[in-house]
This record gives sequence, structure tokens and C-alpha cells, in this order.
Amino acid sequence: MNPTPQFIQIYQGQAEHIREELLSGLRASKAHTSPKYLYDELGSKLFEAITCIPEYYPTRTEALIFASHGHDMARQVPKGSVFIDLGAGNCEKAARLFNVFHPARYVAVDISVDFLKGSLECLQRQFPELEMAGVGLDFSSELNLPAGLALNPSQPRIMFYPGSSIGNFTPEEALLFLKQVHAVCATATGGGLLIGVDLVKSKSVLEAAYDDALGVTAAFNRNMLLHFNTLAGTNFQLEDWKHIGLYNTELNRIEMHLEALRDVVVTWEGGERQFVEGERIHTENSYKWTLTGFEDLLKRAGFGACKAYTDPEQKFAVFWAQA
Ligand code: AVJ
Repeated sequence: MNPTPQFIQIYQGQAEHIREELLSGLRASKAHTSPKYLYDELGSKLFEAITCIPEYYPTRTEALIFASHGHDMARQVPKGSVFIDLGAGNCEKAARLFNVFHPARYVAVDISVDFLKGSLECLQRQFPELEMAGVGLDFSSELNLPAGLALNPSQPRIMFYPGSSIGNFTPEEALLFLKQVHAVCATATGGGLLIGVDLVKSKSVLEAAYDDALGVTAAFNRNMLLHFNTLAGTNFQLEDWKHIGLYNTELNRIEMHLEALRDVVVTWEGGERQFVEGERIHTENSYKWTLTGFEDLLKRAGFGACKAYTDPEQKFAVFWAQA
């Protein structure tokens, strides 16, 4: 029995470093920030809401793929494994698979530390027999799991990266990231990676998914400004900024931006940045892949046999890639 999960917090905000990273992105001639700053506590909740809106098909489609192919996936995946959930959020997706994959241990990793803590404690009560650990970690630039986890070298490792978060990386970054994921699960025990990938499709379907009628995605994107104000002491005003979600057909990616509705001067201790009306802050990329393009990427990252599971309309794919 594990009434409370082990919790290792590495990402407790190296506050000065975060502030510098943020401000240097804002000062750049083309202002930009990392999508990881979308996920403060409210941001994580707004993302949860996004997964429920009618136009945002990825979460629902991925759930359908797991529901229809989960048992086939489980046949490929070794039993008694440690299930390592990268970007676990509310831990719901992994929890739905516990009864299919029967992992021996669950490790949930997320940058949104407090949100993760709450989710995991609740999950531990539902699954008191499953050994659980939480890791507060920003793995976007380096996947360095803490030694304190004491991963057992003879326990197969299933890396779980659902939701198409891989789309936040450029193709070059995705390759580097997947190489690191491969290194973690490439033990002699038959582990691998279970990953969700959003597929290339029509511009209109994609743009509706990232600029929904209810305005939840707009709130999610604009909330980043409130998070900046907290992290960096900036004075962004919500009413000065509007949400942009557009599909860049050349680069196969959704881009989210915040666009200044008028000339704006943003100030902080020791600096300021002027924006002219119409100027944008680039806040997120969400790359879309083809089935063959992504399989090729997995191979280049070092993975062996791959199997892709999709929905009937091929909107979304889940790949199982053997380490
Ligand atoms: C969590 C990165 C998979 O790219 O679809 C949703 C984030 N951004 N709506 C995505 C997101 C705007 C989402 N990922």
C-alpha cells in the first residue's frame, strides 16, 4: 500500500533563470516564448477544458484509438513494466490504461508541479496497490530522470507520450528528444515508446481546433500573459492582446501568437518592450506529421519495429515503437 506517492520535485522554478529566459524571448525582434509557460495551474485547467471542446479532436480521437486498439497494443508491450508518463497532467490517460497494460509501477512527470501533485495523490487513492512516483521536471530541453527514482534495470520501461505534445518540437528537436527517450527505454527488457501524433489534415479543420468558437483556446493562450506577469513581473494587460491560431501549410504546423491590438509598452523591473499595433508574440508551434514521416523519425531516433494505430479518418495516430 502506498497511501501517498513518492514525489521528487526538480522543477521548482529556478526563478531567476526562468525570468531571464522569458524576458530574452520578449526582447527579441520577433518576440517569442516557450509553450511550456502555457501551463501554470489555471493554464493546465484551461487545457483540460480545450480537450472537451467540440472542435479540438485530438484528445477524443486518441482516446478512441486506445479504446479500440488498447488490447492489441497491450499484446506488444511487456508485462510488469514501469510506465513513465511524460507530461502526465491530470494523469487520466495513463489511468485508463492501467487495467489494459497492468504496469508494476507508474512514474508521472510534468512541469506543472502542483497540478501534478494533486492529480497523482487522487490517483494513488484509486489504485492503492500500484507503486507511484511523481516528478516535477521540465524535460523540454533535456530528459534527465532523477536518480532518486531508482529505476530497476530489469524492469521493462514503457515511455508514454500521448496527446501529440511531440508537435511542440521542431522536427530537428523532436529527433533529439526521441533519441533521449530511446536511451531511457533501451534496456535489454523489451521496452518501448507509446506516442500520440497529430496527422496532417485540412487547414480548416486544424484552424477550428486551435481557434474554437467558444474562445477557450484564446483564453488558454492569453492566460500566458498573466503567467508572465507572475514569473517576470511584467505588466501585460489582457485587453491589449488577441489570440491568433493559424496553420502554416509550408511547415505543417499550427502557430499560436498573441497579437497587440494597439501600440503597447510592456515594462518590468529593469526593462521595457514596445510593441506596435499588429505585432505578435509567437507562443506555440504544433507540428503535424504524416504516418510515414513519423515512422521515419522513430527509426532515425533508434527505435526498432513500429506499429501505427489510427482512427478510421486518419486524423490522429498512436505509435508503439519497440526500443
Ligand atoms: C498539448 C501540445 C498537444 O498542440 O494540440 C492545444 C496544446 N495548444 N490547443 C496541441 C494546445 C492549443 C496541445 N498539446
